[in-house]
Amino acid sequence: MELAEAVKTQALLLGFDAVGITTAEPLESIHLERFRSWLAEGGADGLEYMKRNIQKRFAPAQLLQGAQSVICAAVHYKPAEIALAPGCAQIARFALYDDYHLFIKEQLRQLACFIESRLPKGTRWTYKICTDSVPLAERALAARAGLGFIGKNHMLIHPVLGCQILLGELVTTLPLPPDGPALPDGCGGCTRCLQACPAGALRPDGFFQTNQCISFLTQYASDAAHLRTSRWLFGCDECLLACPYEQKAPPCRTPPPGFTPERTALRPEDILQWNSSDFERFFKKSCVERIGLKKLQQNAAACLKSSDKPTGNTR
Ligand code: B12
Ligand code: SF4
Ligand code: SF4
Repeated sequence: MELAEAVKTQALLLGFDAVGITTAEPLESIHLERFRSWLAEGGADGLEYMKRNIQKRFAPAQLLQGAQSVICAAVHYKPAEIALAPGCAQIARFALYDDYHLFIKEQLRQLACFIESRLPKGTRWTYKICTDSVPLAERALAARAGLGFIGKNHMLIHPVLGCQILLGELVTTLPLPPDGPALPDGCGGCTRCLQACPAGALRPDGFFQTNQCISFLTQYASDAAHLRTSRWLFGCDECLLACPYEQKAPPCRTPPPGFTPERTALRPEDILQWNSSDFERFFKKSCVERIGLKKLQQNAAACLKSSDKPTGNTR
């Protein structure tokens, strides 16, 4: 089997649900233009790291000298149906599992070991493992690798698996035949995600206002002063769950590691009474661990203060 095909087959065996390859050439200039105008309009206010390494984000070869290819992989994490008890608030679905930064990096590391084992002895090559925290436009690269299209909710949407997918990349100096082309826009006239966003973060002209987004406010804002929701304790999935591609998508074939159903039965009142060992019991190894108990309690207090109704949402 050719190397590229063997890599894709192995990626699926290692727990990825979709994989595609693109070149390490800079992304099309429209991305950099959109990004610069997003920064200029204050789209990234609150996320200072997004204002650094701007060129690098759109040029994988600036991340890794001599890079020729990017292997883009996705983990599908849609859980089977969740029934929330009345009075419970939610944490975003991606945080029902172990922190994805850990398991995606490990899967990519194993993929790199597999590649090494397939190359003739002494082949000189290098790679860089990326997921989320590296300055790389992951959604735009995944789209170019043919994994899906970028929807009006700004998510990379796989036409079958939907939006609940997490991305990771292996940027490498190996020349590999690229996949693609990118899929055409799949939104058409639909605007369901825009209507579903409770915070006005998704603008009809495509602008994303980070400092209004509940996902940002519950994770990165220093206080909960601007948080107005009784539904979300950490992250937010409203614009994902509203999407028809998501509603048609099957649950994930194998749940990522660490699935903890107890994380779907959280009452803000109880969280306010927690001590650090309660927090650790529920959230050890999850992405929620990063924000700490104090921030989670701020979010819980905001949930209780908010006038919109508590959930019982079963989506
Ligand atoms: C900063 C960030 C955030 C910020 C800002 C969100 C945002 N939309 O930018 C906050 C904290 C709010 C956030 C929230 C979430 N995030 Co986030 N986040 C990122 C991060 C680090 C950078 C994203 C970025 O570059 N933003 C800049 C803006 C300008 O990007 P953009 O609006 O998508 O537009 C770009 C392209 O999409 C493209 N584009 C957009 N539309 C169009 C249309 C056309 C025609 C063209 C040509 C191009 C184009 O142009 C722009 C430049 O490339 C990435 C990881 C990474 N390194 O890429 C994860 C990432 C995007 N996040 C992710 C996730 C899972 C989430 C949440 C779902 C988590 C949650 N449940 O709470 C929410 C979803 C919010 C949303 N609807 O976007 C995943 C998304 C996976 C996927 N399927 O797309 C990523 C890729 C992390 C990962 N490795 O899996 N996130
Ligand atoms: S994550 Fe929530 S607040 Fe942010 S854009 Fe989507 S629906 Fe709006
Ligand atoms: S809800 Fe509709 S407009 Fe929004 S991303 Fe999904 S298909 Fe596109």
